[in-house]
Amino acid sequence: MSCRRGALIVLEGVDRAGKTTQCQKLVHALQQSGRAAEIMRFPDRTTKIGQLISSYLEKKSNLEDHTVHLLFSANRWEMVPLMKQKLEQGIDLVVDRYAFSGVAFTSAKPGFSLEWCMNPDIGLPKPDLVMFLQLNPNMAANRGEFGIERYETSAFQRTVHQRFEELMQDSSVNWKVIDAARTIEEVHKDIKRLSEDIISLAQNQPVGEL
Ligand code: T5A
Ligand code: NA
Repeated sequence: MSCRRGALIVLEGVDRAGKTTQCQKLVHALQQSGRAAEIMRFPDRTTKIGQLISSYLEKKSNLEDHTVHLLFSANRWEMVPLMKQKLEQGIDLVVDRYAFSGVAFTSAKPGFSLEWCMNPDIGLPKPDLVMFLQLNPNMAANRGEFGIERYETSAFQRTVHQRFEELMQDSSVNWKVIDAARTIEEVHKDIKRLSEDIISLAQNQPVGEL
C-alpha cells in the first residue's frame, strides 16, 4: 500500500497577525490527532542564505532590493527537496510565511511589479491551502510596539496588506481568509477545521506547482 502524501498548508498575514502562534498550535493539534505534522518557516534563518537575510532584516547589513528579493526566493528553493521528501513520507507541513510574503513585501517597495516579484517563485510546490490571517494594521500595532527590524513600520505594513489583497484575487491559489482579530483559541478552531478538510482532499492529488 502506497503512503498517502502530506498536505502543504501555509499561513500568511501582515506582521503580528498571529502566524507563528497559530502554526505552532496547528502542528500540535495535528500531532495530537495522530498525524505526522511539522512546522517550517520562511525565511529559514538557519541556512547560509538565511543568515544573509537575517542580517539584512536586523539592519546589520544592507542589500540591494532585487538582490534580497532573490535571496528570499532562493531560501525557499533550497528547502524544496526536503519539503517534497517530507510530503511524500506523509508528513503534513505547516509553513509560517511562503512566496506570498515574498511578493507582498518586495512589491510594497517603489518600482516593483507583482509580476516581477512572482517570477523567481514560479515552480515552487503549490500549497494545498493558504490561510490569510486578516488583521487591520492598526489592531496589529496594538499587539505591542513595532520592533527594530526592517519593514516594521505602519505605513509599509498598510501597503503590504494591499498587496496581499491583490494576491488573493488569484483564484488558482486556494486562499481562505481568517478573521485574526478574535481570541487565539477562536482563530485556532477555524484553522484546524480548514486544515483537516484539506488534508483528506490533498491525499488524493499530486502536489501542484506555483
Ligand atoms: N519577508 C518574509 C520578506 O520580505 N520576504 C519573504 O519572502 C519572506 C518569507 C520576517 C520579515 O521578513 C519579511 C516579512 C517580515 O517582515 P518573520 O521572521 O516571519 O518575517 O516575522 P516575525 O517577526 O517572526 O513574525 P510576525 O511579526 O509576522 O508575527 P506573527 O508570527 O504573525 O505573530 P505571533 O504569533 O508572533 O504573535 C505576535 C504577538 O501577538 C500575540 C502573540 O502572543 C504575540 O505577542 N497574539 C495575539 N494577541 C491577541 N489575540 C490573538 N489572537 C493573538 N495571536 C497572537
Ligand atoms: Na512570526
